[in-house]
Amino acid sequence: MEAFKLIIFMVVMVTCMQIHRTVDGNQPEVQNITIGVGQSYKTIVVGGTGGSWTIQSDPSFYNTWKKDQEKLIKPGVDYLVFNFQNGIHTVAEVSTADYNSCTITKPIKVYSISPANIILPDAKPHNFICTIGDHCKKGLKLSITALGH
Ligand SMILES: [Cu+2]
Repeated sequence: MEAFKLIIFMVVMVTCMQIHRTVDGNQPEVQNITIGVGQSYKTIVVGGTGGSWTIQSDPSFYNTWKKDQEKLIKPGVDYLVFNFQNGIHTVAEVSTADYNSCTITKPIKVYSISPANIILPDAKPHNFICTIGDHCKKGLKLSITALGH
């Protein structure tokens, strides 16, 4: 009976892992979109090419990823693209204090439908966490500043 329970547990685990797989594996990390003469904006997929907003084995994954990206992101112009499984994760902007403590009860704004396309309006740090369960404490969090010009 114990062995049977273990098998059921493993089947559930594998199914969950498959649900967590990348939403769109082919989406390039950075895309330039021209909207008029001399006017364009970029989309930047959080987590890199085919990236998705999900729990990673490295809890500092997103804050390591951002280091090469921040200088590319123009405030008020470019979009961060968060791909995630609806109902399993959210993207919520929170205060710095709530970001540091992973407080999920006082978000500034919550995005529940993937993809969340978010413009950083200014060159200040913006803090994003998942508000589901303990995902933030497991590293599903990103503090990012748009430093491009
Ligand atoms: Cu989550």
